[in-house]
Amino acid sequence: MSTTPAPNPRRPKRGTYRPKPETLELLKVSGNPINGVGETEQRRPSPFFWHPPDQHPWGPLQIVARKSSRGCPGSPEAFQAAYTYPELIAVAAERNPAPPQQLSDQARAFALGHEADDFGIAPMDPLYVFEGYTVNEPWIIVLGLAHNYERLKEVPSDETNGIGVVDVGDQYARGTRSSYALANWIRSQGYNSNPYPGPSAGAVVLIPPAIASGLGELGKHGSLISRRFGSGVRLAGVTTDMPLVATAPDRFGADEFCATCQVCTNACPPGAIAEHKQMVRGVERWYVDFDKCIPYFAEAASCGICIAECPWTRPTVRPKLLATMARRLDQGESSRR
Ligand code: B12
Ligand code: SF4
Ligand code: SF4
Repeated sequence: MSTTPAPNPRRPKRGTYRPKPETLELLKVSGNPINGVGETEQRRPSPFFWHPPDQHPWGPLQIVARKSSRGCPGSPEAFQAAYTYPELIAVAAERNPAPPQQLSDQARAFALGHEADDFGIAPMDPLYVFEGYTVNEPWIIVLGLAHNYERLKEVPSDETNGIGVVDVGDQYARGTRSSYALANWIRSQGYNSNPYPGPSAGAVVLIPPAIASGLGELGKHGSLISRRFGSGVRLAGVTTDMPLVATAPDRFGADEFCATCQVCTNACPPGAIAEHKQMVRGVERWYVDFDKCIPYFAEAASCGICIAECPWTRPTVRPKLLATMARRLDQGESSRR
């Protein structure tokens, strides 16, 4: 009996996808210059997709994207939960005087006990804040919310099958609840704190602080790869002035692995994932072509094929990749000694 899984009927055959003319009509301007492709100076990111529609050129395209996602069974309820923001409490008058390491440990324990699956702390950097926004707190905590791989691998969704996009909505909802709960716990300890969950973009670009705080590495598909969850992880931020201790970055070989892997580049229906790193806002890194990604993303209920197909996301494959890459990094280290 063959063990090869049946092809996903919702994914276009390789090389056959063509955007609808009415979708292309809404693209209007290229997103790549706005993202700073080719720019050699570091700068803050510009407000982009999923910001309020008066802050970028793709408001009508956002409506198309939202409509195709919400047309899938179960999706409206899942995203309604993600957009249900709890009240933020007032900051308590008295401060918890514990030292930073103890406060960091308490915050971690609280977050992991309130739906977060991963936790990292980074000093706030102005480069994490979108142009036009202000964040005053000196620390950012990044929470990881793991996808359910069995559900995520069903993407893309459509009106016949909403399993994949419902998992996306469910993880956003966990991110909303856990980031608000943590911000309220910090406020109860006498420190200011603000939550930045999805699905909206908010003030902070979340992947750079997630990398800085040890949640993972940037993959060729433009998303973070975690050693614990692969690419199947969503992020939420919590900023604060509570004195904390930063957690260290985690390098386990994802960047090196991406250099020769082509799974996401081949799986992406519009061919949006570039083979080589590019200079973007002063940093040489992986970059996904927004203009190619967005039409398929908007038509196909937020797509997500790249994170589902990444080998690091598959629970049975991840441990083997970790072991292989640990050996490879180790050999590289010893040859340099
Ligand atoms: C706007 C947005 C999109 C847009 C545009 C993305 C783009 N790159 O142009 C669209 C709608 C296309 C999109 C698609 C997807 N997105 Co999106 N998106 C966002 C959002 C709201 C803002 C990011 C943004 O403004 N990007 C525009 C500029 C800044 O992009 P960029 O310069 O190429 O930088 C990207 C990365 O390189 C990294 N980054 C930014 N600065 C720097 C600096 C350094 C030094 C490094 C190393 C990396 C880095 O973050 C950016 C992520 O887009 C974030 C949430 C958030 N607040 O951060 C989620 C987010 C990045 N998306 C996410 C995901 C998973 C997806 C999808 C897989 C869809 C899905 N169904 O889940 C696809 C992936 C395709 C892709 N192109 O990346 C997750 C990623 C989780 C993870 N594991 O990393 C996030 C963090 C949402 C969340 N809260 O979890 N997305
Ligand atoms: S989300 Fe964008 S980059 Fe990822 S597979 Fe879909 S179209 Fe390609
Ligand atoms: S599919 Fe391969 S190339 Fe793409 S992000 Fe995952 S490991 Fe990197």
